[in-house]
Amino acid sequence: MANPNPYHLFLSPRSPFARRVRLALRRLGLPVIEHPLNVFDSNPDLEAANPLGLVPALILPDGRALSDSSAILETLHDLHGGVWPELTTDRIEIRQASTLATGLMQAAVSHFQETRMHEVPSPMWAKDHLNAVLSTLRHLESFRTDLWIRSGELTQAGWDLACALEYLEFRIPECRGAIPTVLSASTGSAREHQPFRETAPKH
Ligand SMILES: N[C@@H](CCC(=O)N[C@@H](CS)C(=O)NCC(=O)O)C(=O)O
Repeated sequence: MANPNPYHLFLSPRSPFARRVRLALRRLGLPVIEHPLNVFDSNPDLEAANPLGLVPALILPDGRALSDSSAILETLHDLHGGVWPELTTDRIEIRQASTLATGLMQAAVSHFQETRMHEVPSPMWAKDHLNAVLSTLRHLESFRTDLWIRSGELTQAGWDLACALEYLEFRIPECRGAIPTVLSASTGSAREHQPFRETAPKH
């Protein structure tokens, strides 16, 4: 029987921010009804939940709305556990790895918007966003591998990195050669999971 009080998630199928939340909800085994939409259309239900018009936006079973993927993950952890590790020292490092992986998503989205959605793209901003991607990839290369994959399981940071790298390949294919092999291990591991494959961004 369907759960009477599922979560509702507004998402764009291409959004890496929505993807990290979709994957966490599935991993935690929480009942969710997904509402895919095109963020460039008018979406009154999304705007009621998040007047900024950004996805993901989550409606909790009690009707309260939450936006921003990191705030959503934080709340899911508060309510159900299982997103972040318990050890304080590790948690700080995994949070930083997760934040930088999420920053890669933001830089890739900004690069895409600058190069493909502006009537007159700014080469300066495009280069700035691309440099942010490249320097973050180099920085992440030196991170301990167990921040991404631990005892054979992806951490939250590992899932975020896998979402970010697939989004980079999707939006800025010329970046592929700049992705360090040690980081691609997260994508390889994530692709073994059906929910990751099901949520891949598509043209
Ligand atoms: N910091 C936000 C970023 C969300 C965001 O930028 N979402 C994009 C999709 S990738 C969006 O909704 N864009 C709508 C638009 O550009 O109109 C998060 O982590 O959720």
